[in-house]
Amino acid sequence: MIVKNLDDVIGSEDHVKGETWESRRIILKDAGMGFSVHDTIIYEGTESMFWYKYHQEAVYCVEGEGEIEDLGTGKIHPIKPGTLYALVGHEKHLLRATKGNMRMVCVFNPPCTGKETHDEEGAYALPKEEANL
Ligand code: 9YT
Repeated sequence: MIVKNLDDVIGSEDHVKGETWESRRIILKDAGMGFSVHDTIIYEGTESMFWYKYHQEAVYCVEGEGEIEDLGTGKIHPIKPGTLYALVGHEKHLLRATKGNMRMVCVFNPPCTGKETHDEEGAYALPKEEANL
């Protein structure tokens, strides 16, 4: 069993910061669960482009408000606490936090290793061993 608290992650190497967001990665691939769990903050007044070409991600908003724009369809969906979006189809998207910081709990399949960085397309590379499958 793994029991962790956000306090264990804050300030550790699993607490990573981008320009418009920060992510506290609570469970990563090395836990052997088959998914990763992240507690992410999207800063108020910012727009972020993400495109997880090789991962599926479910995101559950617990604080703040904003919207997600599906760049494939142009559709904009409002986000408030209790909203979940699931990127079943690896949708390229823009995330905007409009009222307060948006705090999002995210689950990734396959799990993030913790070594990924967003490339110029907002994508995370697939871990090597998965890419060889
Ligand atoms: C909201 C969202 O998509 N967060 C993704 C997780 C974060 N970018 C990370 O852990 O790298």
